[in-house]
Amino acid sequence: MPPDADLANRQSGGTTSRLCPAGYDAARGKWRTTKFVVTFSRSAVNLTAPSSTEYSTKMRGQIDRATAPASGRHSPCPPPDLAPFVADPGPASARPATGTARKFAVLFGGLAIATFAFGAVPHAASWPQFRGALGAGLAADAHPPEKIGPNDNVLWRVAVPWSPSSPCVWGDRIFLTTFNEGKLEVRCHDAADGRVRWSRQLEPPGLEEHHRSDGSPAASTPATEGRRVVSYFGSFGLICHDFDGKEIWRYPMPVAESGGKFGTGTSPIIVGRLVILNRDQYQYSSLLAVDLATGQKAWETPRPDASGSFGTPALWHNDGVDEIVLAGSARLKGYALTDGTERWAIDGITGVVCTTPVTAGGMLYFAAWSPGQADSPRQPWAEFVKRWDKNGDGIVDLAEIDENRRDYLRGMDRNRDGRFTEEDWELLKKGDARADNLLIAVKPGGRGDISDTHVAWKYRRALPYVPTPLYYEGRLYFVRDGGLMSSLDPKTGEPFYAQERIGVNGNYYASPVAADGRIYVASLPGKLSVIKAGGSKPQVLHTADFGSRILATPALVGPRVYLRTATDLWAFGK
Ligand SMILES: [Ca+2]
Ligand SMILES: [Ca+2]
Repeated sequence: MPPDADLANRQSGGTTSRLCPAGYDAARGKWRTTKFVVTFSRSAVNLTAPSSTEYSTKMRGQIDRATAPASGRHSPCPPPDLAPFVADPGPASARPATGTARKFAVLFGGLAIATFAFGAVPHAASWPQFRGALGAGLAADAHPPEKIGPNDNVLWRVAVPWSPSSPCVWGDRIFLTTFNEGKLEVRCHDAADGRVRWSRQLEPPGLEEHHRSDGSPAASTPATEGRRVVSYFGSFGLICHDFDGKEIWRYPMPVAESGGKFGTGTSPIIVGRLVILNRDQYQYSSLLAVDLATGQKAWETPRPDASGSFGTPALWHNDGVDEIVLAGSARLKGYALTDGTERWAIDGITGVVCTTPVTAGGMLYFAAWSPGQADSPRQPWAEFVKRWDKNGDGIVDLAEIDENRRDYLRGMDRNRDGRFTEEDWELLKKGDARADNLLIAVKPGGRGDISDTHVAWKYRRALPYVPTPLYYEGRLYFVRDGGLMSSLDPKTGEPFYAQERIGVNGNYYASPVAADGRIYVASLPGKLSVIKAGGSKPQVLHTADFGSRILATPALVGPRVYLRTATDLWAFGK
């Protein structure tokens, strides 16, 4: 028995160690060398203990090439989990698992811990984009644990460089974007144990301006259709990799100038053969469609009246027509999926949009809040200049604003001349006058300006700023900063309950998601609440404090929850 296998056995409590060909030569379709296999029993390693981190690091090198038998003591080894990029529309990771063989396959190139200690990885399950399939925030067949927290149902935890983008999951792969040591990065983690399967770095010519604590040059969640993963960075453009990290195409773009200089927030989505991207900026805004296979532009529709939005576009099957719906700068618009033609618009919605439209039951729902309306009036220019103009020249330069307020306030420089004058306030006032903070329900079938014809109802209380609302089991849910939750009847807009406290204060960036009768809601300061769906008020089933900020929306996949905090990627399950 090789000494490293022995070590693995002793440390894991595992029982089996055997020789097996390891090191798969993909080019020749053959195995190269002979090595060993380690299996682990359920009593394996406490993955939350510090010692297990040390153990993992050690083992990563030692059983780096470990593979396993298909089944039976002398059967041949399975191919490694290469997930070849093929024309077959069936997702590679979703192909039927061959029992033990499939379980073993995830061992290739790394640790064997989670597979055996905690059961099989949910191969076919996915959470393929921001807020999961169709951006709905739902996983119909998922049964994630009710109690998740630093000490509850932890499968594994790995450190990841800070960025607010959310996990995108397909089978045993978890895709993330991040900003790592000055470089943009796309990475693939293994769902079995969290280890990095591959990472690909990009050095853009320049970085987009971004909020230093709440923004990042890697804020966009990747999207996958099961064979390719598409990532977007405002500083770079779109890039597409196969499941092994091989670049398929790139679509470079000029560095984005985001609204408020907060940094890009939107995520790409994949609809059929198209990658759809909200490219709203301070100027030259557009909605862009790129061919998923080739990376060639399919269409691009200018959005001259949009000056920077953060929401992800949504697909709406509107009265028989596939549309892409996007909100920004006080307008909600529907575009034909086939060629990007604008089909309808609703005027007078929220000014600065961070949320994503939601579709259900043939209807479209949109809710967002931004400052500048009655419930949050802007500070008048006279007060602003009095507060910040330190040298008394009647102008506020960025340097005159306290460092810790600078990133929040610099978006008020509407004409982008690098300083604050009354002209900026006039421009803000104009924008605010067009906008209204609303939740609206949109009826299908409209063309042209449907502001007065196709809005079924409006609602104005306790609207969400960053988190997208959720439609779940015949109800709308949304969460406002301060931990105020509401639930409405989607047919009428009548509340089942309104702005009820869920007991966790602070701002909310992550969008609520739901499965198995429960809603998972994470606060920016790092507390996760699990709420029972339905009822006449939110019933809190569980709350956990991660002690690390949460901006990313959790991914619900099969029996698991994947959660990214400011410091770690966590997997929970039973
Ligand atoms: Ca001044
Ligand atoms: Ca200015």
